[in-house]
Amino acid sequence: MAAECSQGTPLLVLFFLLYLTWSTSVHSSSSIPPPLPIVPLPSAAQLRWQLGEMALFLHFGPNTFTDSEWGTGHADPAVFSPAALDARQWARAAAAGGFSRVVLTAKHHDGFCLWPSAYTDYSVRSSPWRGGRGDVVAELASAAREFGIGFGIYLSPWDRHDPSCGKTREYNEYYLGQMRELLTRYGDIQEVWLDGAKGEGEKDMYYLFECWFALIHQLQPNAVIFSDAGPDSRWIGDEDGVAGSTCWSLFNQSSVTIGHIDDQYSRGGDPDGHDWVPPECDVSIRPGWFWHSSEHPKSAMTLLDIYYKSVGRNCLLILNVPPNSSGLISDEDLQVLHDFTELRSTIFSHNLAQNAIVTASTVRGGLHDMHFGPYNVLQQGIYSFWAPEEGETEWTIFLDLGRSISFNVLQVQEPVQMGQRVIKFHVDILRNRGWTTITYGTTIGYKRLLQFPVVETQFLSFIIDDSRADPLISYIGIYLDPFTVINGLPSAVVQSSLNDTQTIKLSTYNHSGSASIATI
Ligand code: FUL
Repeated sequence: MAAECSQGTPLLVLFFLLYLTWSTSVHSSSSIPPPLPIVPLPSAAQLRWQLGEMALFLHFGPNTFTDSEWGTGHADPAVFSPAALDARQWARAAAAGGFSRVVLTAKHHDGFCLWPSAYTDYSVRSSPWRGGRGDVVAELASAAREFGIGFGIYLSPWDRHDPSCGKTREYNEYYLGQMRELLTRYGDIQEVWLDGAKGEGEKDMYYLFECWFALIHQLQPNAVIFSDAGPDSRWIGDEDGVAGSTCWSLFNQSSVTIGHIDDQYSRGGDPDGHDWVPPECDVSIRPGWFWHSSEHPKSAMTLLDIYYKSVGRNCLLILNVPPNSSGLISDEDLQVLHDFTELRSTIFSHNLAQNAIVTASTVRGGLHDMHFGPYNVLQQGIYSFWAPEEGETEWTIFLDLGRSISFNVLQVQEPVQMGQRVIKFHVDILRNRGWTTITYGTTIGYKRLLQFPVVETQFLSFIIDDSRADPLISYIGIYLDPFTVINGLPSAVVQSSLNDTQTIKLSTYNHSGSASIATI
């Protein structure tokens, strides 16, 4: 047994790390298995989708040339004439910007098809572009493959052109026929995006969603279907790219109908939900979804704020960057994407807690089993995680950063393949002889980013206050965002003084694999 005293807090706090080192001979030869997952659970496709974090949406079509958002469906196909369309430029920008996939409006509400569908003449085939022999879907699918990103399609249910729209049987046949074309001609489709938008006073009809979803899953088992109600990913309920600060992937699909959502329910999800339907936040880089010469992109700082409020709240961010009437993403949008990437990389490329000594209230399997030790929280990703002993009611992960460090962002992740668990947590730092709560939150999920004013400390406690099951934590990172200013600690700041008799006991392994207990 060895004892070590932490550096840097003279006479303020008594901090002992007691290393309990076992020889290999006393190690148990068998390991404790992972804890039970808690339902509902994500599918493989949903996990891949979530790990992708960001998608690039591309709204493009006759609207791009007619300065409209919701085309009437009567624009002459001759307007579709991009002189320099380069889908490789779109895919290159997406890959360089860290977007895991591109999603194209194969057909928007105007009914114009960006591929030569056999079921209508209202498509690229009737346009002058590439002499009527072009196929935007094919060009983007191939570019996405070349740049190593996924490909998805948006096929609008509402169709203002096709005469069958409004007639349930005919239109569902038409829609399914087009969906089949898209899902069988272009290789791997990772996402199918559809919405419930429809103009006031438009004909009512019944969409056979169950048949649509079955066809998509039959033809593209790896595709995630997005709609207001899932089945695989749900609309967050606004077009600002902003999720609720409480955000469950749990949801009851039966509580929502496509086209009629309850904003609050969609935003926050449902801790008692029976279905795993994680949210997707859609927002456009410009005011409109389509390109308009009079509009300009948002700033990179605005996108960073959206990133914190979407990816940082357990969602996938789908950012629309509409190509212009030449068929290219405009330089000013490319510049913003580049700056947004730079901002994220400046902030997030180095976890300031990387060299911390990490201890925890308890460890699953006890001190002799490394599999679920607290050092796992310093490894990127969700597949290694800290787990406490079963049945505890207090859970703490304690980080000794080794020296005083300034930061204003905390990243925390749950291994969502095991279900979403944490209901409530807070973070304390040791400062001026006492613990101060710097941030708290409800729900973590795949990734939670919390911002607060810059704080400086050597010691940090991550405390889980409530959880649906034994909490599991796969990552904790602290970062300094030099660009964003946050004023004021949370209103419910708790400041408590440490007296000499107060102790917190935590146990873990150190970097070299020796077991340790920390007593503060
Ligand atoms: C909405 C549509 O009405 C908008 O035009 C846009 O496509 C947006 C992403 O979804 O439902």
